[in-house]
Amino acid sequence: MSKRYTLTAALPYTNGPIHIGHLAGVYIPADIYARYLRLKGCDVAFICGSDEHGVPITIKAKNEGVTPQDVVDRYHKIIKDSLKEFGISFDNYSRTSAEIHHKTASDFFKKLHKKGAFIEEISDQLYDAEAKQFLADRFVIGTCPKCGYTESYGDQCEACGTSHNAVDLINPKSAISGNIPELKSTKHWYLPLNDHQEFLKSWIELENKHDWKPNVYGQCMSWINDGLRPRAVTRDLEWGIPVPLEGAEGKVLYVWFDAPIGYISSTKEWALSKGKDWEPYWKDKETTLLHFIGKDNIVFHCIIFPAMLRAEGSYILPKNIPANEFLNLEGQKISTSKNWAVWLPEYLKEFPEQQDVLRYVLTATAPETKDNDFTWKDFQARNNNELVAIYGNFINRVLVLTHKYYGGQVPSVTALNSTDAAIFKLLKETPIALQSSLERFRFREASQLIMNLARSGNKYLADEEPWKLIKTNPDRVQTIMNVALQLAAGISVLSEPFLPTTSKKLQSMLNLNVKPTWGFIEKGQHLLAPKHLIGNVSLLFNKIEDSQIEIQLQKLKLSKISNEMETNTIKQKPIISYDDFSKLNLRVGVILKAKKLPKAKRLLVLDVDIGDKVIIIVSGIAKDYNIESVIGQKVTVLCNLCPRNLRGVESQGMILMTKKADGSSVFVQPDLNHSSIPGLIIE
Ligand code: B3M
Ligand code: ZN
Repeated sequence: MSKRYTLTAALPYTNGPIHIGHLAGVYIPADIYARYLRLKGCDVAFICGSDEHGVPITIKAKNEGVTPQDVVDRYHKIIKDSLKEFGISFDNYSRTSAEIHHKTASDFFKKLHKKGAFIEEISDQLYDAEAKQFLADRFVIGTCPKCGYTESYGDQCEACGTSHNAVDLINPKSAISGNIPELKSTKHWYLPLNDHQEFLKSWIELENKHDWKPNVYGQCMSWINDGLRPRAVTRDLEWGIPVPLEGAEGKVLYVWFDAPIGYISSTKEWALSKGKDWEPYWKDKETTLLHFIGKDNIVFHCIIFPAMLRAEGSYILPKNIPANEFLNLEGQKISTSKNWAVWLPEYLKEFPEQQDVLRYVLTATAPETKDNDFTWKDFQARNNNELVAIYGNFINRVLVLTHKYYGGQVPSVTALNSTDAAIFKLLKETPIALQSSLERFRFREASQLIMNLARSGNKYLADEEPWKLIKTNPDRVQTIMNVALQLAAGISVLSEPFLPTTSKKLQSMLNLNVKPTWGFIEKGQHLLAPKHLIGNVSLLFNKIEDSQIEIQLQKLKLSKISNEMETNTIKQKPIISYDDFSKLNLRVGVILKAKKLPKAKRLLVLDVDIGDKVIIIVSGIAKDYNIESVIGQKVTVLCNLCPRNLRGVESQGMILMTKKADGSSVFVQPDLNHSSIPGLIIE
């Protein structure tokens, strides 16, 4: 029996499209691993689906004035289609709004309830009286009790990764209204993680022996050492899977309770469609279960879900959770709301047929042990200098020469020398090295082993110079070309997990009809028999031009500008009364004098004529205006602002400013041109 694997990739939230951070962190490594195992002949279930519950989806729906179902329908399709087009080879991609999932998650909850695995508790929870809504998860923001980050969510702090209960937040604020929440009592079901603490500790310590990533192990141990506490697994919300108990109306399962069960329901859906039994993939001790996730999901996959599985009793636990760190983009954190991302659907449109380029770049720079940065310049360089100049160049030379010298027929070996043997040895040994890297989830290292094969091929041709020998020693050239062709064929097999589209194209150019396996190469078997006729040749990779990169950088620049404009223009402030407004004494002023303030680079001290007097205003405009250019300017002045001492000078008012598209500050200036200007009232 071939070895059985269940691989899961984190279920993406359906509140936005997939971006390069998701690809590099989760989907590409998981897909490489799945393809690798399949090539080795393993029995693989590679499982994913859309995570359609949770607060971010309800917030998005509210903002757009549509239903949560509308939001998830839209993004489920976008995500599913783009991952498919990108070549992620899920065996099944389901969704948590599917009936099979609702039933699986409800049954799971009921079983735990029946076994007495929950604590039922009525307690005070945060409540927004204006929005008539309990505040949990992303409905509430406050200071993280662990690291002090002031924007932590109710269930998890994005800065330190800690997962907590909403009532633990310091200075909580409703994300809906901005109000300070009150406390209101409500009943919930809790999973007493503390009861599983000792078990989890010894399980993690045992499995850690199989090379868990230090960041994953470290995070787990830090939570365990802090002491685990009961976690609510239900919420007072409308959107989600209803709690399947009497007296629980208006309550749903916590999204992080139902989402990991989504892996199980997606496996069931797949097995059903294939006429298979799903249970061995989740219950047979011989099955290896692996969860591919990003680092913000570690606690849910290493502590909470294993505790749930253990409480249920009939499931296996994961062998490893190869979580990646984060990918930044051009030096900044990727952000959906700030549109600071490379979106997969856009990439697929703008770089058609170039899935493998992004796949390769994101693998070669994957954030495996620390956060890493994606830059468009690096993307271009890796394509042009590695994929085109090394991989593509080697393949092209070999195939073009085979057509030129032998009409496309594979020549026979005449005699092998030690250089030829070294190439065969390298090819035979590469699967062992690849296996060692892949099984330790070192995908970057593995991708370079593939590139190294092509690099060695180029060197071999450059050293042997078949183009020179063809006239003087055609026998020798036959051997050289045979060796180079066997290497090209080997590369086509071993690069399949990394560059699946390229591998397919190359195998069709080589006219390899039977799909060769990993084992073939491991045994050192030659894939191309003498006289085998290869197919037509075309380029595997194309150069990416500066102009293409410029377009991408320009797009990011626009995002940056519009973010800055947005933060400057659309700051929501509470409504004020007319009386409040009428208290403002706004006048047109004229700047008479200006001087710098020593040791305060940003500040200018201005004498401003406001009609009945001249006042002093200290203004932070030195970055945008020099002294000469401000004299004589007509500006808008708030004249009755309480005086403030700024660096030893009393500032007696304020000049109104706004921002230009490039982010620099400018005066808000009245378009006036008559004599009685200073002192004109603005109302
Ligand atoms: N939906 C969270 C995320 O995208 C999430 C993963 C669920 S896996 C069960 O970060
Ligand atoms: Zn924190």
